[in-house]
Amino acid sequence: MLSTTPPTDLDDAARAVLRRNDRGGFTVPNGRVYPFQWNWDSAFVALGFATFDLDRAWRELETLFEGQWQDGMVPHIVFRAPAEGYYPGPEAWGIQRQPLTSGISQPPVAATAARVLHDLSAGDAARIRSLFPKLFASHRWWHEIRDPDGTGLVTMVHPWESGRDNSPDWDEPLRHVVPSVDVAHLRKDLGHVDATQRPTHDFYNRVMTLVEEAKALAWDGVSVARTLSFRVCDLGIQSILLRADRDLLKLAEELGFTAEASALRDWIARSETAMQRLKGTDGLYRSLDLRSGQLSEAVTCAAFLPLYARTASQKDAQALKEYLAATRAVAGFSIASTDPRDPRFDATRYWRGPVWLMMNRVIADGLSGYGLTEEADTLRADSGELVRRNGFWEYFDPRDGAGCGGPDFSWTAAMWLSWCG
Ligand code: 9YW
Repeated sequence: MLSTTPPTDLDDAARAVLRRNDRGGFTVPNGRVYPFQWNWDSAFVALGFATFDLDRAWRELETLFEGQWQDGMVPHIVFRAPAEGYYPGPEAWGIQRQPLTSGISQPPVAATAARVLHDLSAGDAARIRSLFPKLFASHRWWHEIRDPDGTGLVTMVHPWESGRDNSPDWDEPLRHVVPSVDVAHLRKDLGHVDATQRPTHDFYNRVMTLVEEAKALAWDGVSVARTLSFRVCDLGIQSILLRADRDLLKLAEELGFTAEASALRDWIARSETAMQRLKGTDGLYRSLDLRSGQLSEAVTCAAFLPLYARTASQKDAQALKEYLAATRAVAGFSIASTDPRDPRFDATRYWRGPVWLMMNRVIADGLSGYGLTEEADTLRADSGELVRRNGFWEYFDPRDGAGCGGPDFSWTAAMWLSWCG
């Protein structure tokens, strides 16, 4: 929503964060830790820009899609300009195209963001008309290249694709990736952020082994999807894609893209049916290791995303309401990225415990979609309070709200402007 209230100092500060991280049409998540353009960050950042500069918001999505591959994939990083301070940079991915990119994707939030921008565009459909075919190609990539047998469950081949890099959801599937490289000495993140807040060396060795496997396949999409030694249906990507399919379908219907609308309806129906395979015996959804057929043991913040996808039942929503109350009683601020009662919970280590504001936003959207407005308001209040107390940190310790990771983070500022401020 466009803000109509007078700006407060924090609004000004949030806008200043976005302006500072703006590199000319694209935004870096944080100039020191992440000095390139990231996929789902840009989609969330566009929502922040939309509150004060709609043209700039569209640019964020347009520049992201300049990195799109021929086969439709939107890479997780677009290396638009050389920058120091991040590993793995373009040379580690070995991809020859311009602009330089990584070889994997990230949760497809872009169509949902584009729908918001279009709704704010007062009947001017020029921007969405030119972006629509690219958005559609990216959804087709997920549904066809990353689901080559048409099962309705899409495959992720690398933990970074989930955007929840070191979540306990990936512990078990990553055990089967035999490290063939040692990259500890190449890491640059530990120069910027405390090691206790970052993934381990062992994690980096395994995930860079996956990059080597894909390079050996010359990054061929279907071969990668069928043969990498990490193949998981991430509940996050699956749910975010389903929600984005619904948003793209609305756009297709409005703009008269009839063939695309029909394909989207088929993909939605297929995904809705397949999602049932992700439900555990306790009624909570999980990610599925497609190699072993095992559901993840951990319950993480992704468990709420079937609400955001609008594919959960009212009974599922009640189970999540109870889960939220129980975890809230243990960890002060919601939503901890891993169940704080789980031994794998680690309050400051990235996706193993901390609270992330853009996750809170999509989860709150899901909760309100099921009438759980009190719970949605609680998440919004927690998120606002974290920023008010500590600023625009990358993520926050759920116990005391301390800011972690990098400061002046773009998506946190964008969430403040567009949602919790
Ligand atoms: C990395 C940029 C990205 C986010 C991811 C987050 C982290 C990059 O930063 O990944 O090198 O680990 O996990 O969700 O898009 O903000």
